[in-house]
Amino acid sequence: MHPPSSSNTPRRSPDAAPTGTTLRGARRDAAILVTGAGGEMGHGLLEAFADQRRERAAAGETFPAVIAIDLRELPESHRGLCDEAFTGDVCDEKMLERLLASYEIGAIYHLAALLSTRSEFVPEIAHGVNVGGTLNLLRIAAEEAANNGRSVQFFFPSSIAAYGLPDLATKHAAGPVGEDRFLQPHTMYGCNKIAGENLGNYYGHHYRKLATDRMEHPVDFRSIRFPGIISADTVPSGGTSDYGPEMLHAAARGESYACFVRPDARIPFMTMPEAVAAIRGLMEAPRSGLSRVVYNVQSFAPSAEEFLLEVRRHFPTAETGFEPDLARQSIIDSWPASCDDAAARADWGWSPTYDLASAFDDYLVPRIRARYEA
Ligand code: AKB
Repeated sequence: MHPPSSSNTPRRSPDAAPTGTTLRGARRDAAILVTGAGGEMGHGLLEAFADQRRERAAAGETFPAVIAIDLRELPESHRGLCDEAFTGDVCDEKMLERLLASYEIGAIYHLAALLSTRSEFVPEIAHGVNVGGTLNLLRIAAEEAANNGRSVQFFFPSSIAAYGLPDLATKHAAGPVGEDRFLQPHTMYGCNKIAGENLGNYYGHHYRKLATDRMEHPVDFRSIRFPGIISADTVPSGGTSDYGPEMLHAAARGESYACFVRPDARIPFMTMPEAVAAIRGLMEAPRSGLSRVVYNVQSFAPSAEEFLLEVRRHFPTAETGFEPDLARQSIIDSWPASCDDAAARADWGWSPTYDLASAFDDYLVPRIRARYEA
């Protein structure tokens, strides 16, 4: 793990207009905190907040400051989208305390995590980051709620890794898996996601149960179990669902690619814009309409072979083969072939933008060609 450096790189975005006037030391800027902001999802979220800020400004309304934290210095493309960027570790309590001296946190989007494949090489470190970091931020959310007398929203990206189908026969027979089945993950990352979900539920509904001065519902915790996510702009690393984006980006670059899963491997996917839209959809939904803390979403669930056929429809000369890594394949075999997202559709209006073909036609291939052919 990188030594935590708490140097922050103040960057006020050009149209930054945090709510209210701020007398440093007297009051704190109202703020949204985004951890793991430098990743693919973080970039999409920062762009969404910048859009919301412009919409609010046009209506003469203010928007909270957006504060980003990442282990690495945020790319300039990201820094221009936030009010302040901290380079540090979500396990660094001193850095978080310093951040709280300046900002009143009204919402936390906690994206920082070690993904499934990487976590299997350092499981105890992964637990420290994925659960310890989440606990740190939940504690801060609860303390901010008590300080300000109102609950703090908390978005937690869970994953299909939270599921653990015991064997392929069960996976094939299970059909679309609902949120309450097969919750015995086979990876440390999956265990960490289940722990994060349960901690969030505790901070949302049971925190300090025996305290005489307890606050009801200090944290408005909401979570989505994301499938594999495919971005035209970034290639993820450290994940087990990476074979999809890796295959596509390699074909677009004219490079050969050895897919590490079998042709018949099947899990749900969605595009990055749909993942960011799902986060906004859930976080902007009235709390009263939510029947659950954790929701499934998905857009399409192709086999790796069906995914390759789609890649070759656009890149017919793609040199893609299959060289299954049995260990990583065993992780994919424990994840659902498809997830039941009926609750998200009913409670907060989730619906996919794309199916497999239109994701390629309308988003992935046009953006990816522009990226690699520029
Ligand atoms: C991973 O592969 O670890 C992630 C995920 C499915 O949560 N992309």
